[in-house]
Formats: sequence, C-alpha cells, structure tokens
Amino acid sequence: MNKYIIIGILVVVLIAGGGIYWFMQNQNSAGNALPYGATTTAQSPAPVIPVTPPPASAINHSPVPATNPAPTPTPPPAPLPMPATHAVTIQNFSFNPASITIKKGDTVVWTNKDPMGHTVTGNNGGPASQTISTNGTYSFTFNDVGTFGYHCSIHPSMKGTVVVTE
Ligand SMILES: [Cu+2]
Repeated sequence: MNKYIIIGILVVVLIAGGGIYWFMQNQNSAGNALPYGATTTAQSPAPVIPVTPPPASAINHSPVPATNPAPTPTPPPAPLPMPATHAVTIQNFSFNPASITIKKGDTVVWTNKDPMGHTVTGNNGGPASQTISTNGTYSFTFNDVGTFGYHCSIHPSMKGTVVVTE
C-alpha cells in the first residue's frame, strides 16, 4: 500500500512539475515579448506608414504615361500608293487617249498598233523612245509632278500629254 501511495505521489509531482515547467516556459516567452514592447511598437508603425504613401504617388504618376504608349502603336494604317501602269495605244496616227492623268511614280506603256513606226518623244524631256515598230511597246515611269507634252518625231502632228499629280 505505501509503495503505491509513494508512486502515486511521484506521478503527481512529476505531472505537476511538468505543468509548472510548461507554464514557466510560456511565462518567459510571453514575458520576453511584453518587456521588450519597444520592438513591437517599432514594428507596427514602420511597415504600414512608409510603404503606403510612396507607392500611391509613384503609381498615380506612372499610369498616365503608361496609358499613352498603348494608343501609340495604332498609326500603322499608312496608305502606300501602289505604282500603277497606264496604257496608251498608238493607232491611226494618234495617241489614245491623247491626254492621260497619272500619279507620281506611275508608268505609261505605249503600244503601237499602226502598220508603221512611231516614237514617243517628250517636248521638253521625259519620254524619249526609239522608233516603236508595229505591236512594239515603250514604257516610261514619271517620277516628277507636272504636265508632260510629247509627240511623234516622225509625224510631228501626233501629239499627246501626260499629267502627273502628287
Ligand atoms: Cu508617228
């Protein structure tokens, strides 16, 4: 009987001691945090206040320029005028059409449908063909804006005009 009582007391003492030890541990950790309350006070205001204002002002300024770059890449639709080719027929000792209006950079192709040779000769520069034989062609690209009169050097009565616009 006595042995059991002693064992029971020992068990109670051990449990109590363990409980006290556990309690003391908690007391120490809690006590450490409370006495050094300065650390806790320094931690809370430091992160919250300084972090909030700088980003707000920085973000407010950046979104405005950031919005502009987006619409900037929209100017691609640039109408590139494709150079065109225009046909003039030489027939019955005349140029048809006698007057043609084209864009700068366009090309005029003359085709001789007469049984005899003709030329396309600019009155003041421009086209200057050799004799164009029957069914022969002559091409000239007009890179300058202006009105260019031309004639046939073999038959000076044959006259034509090319108007070149921008
Ligand atoms: Cu001619």
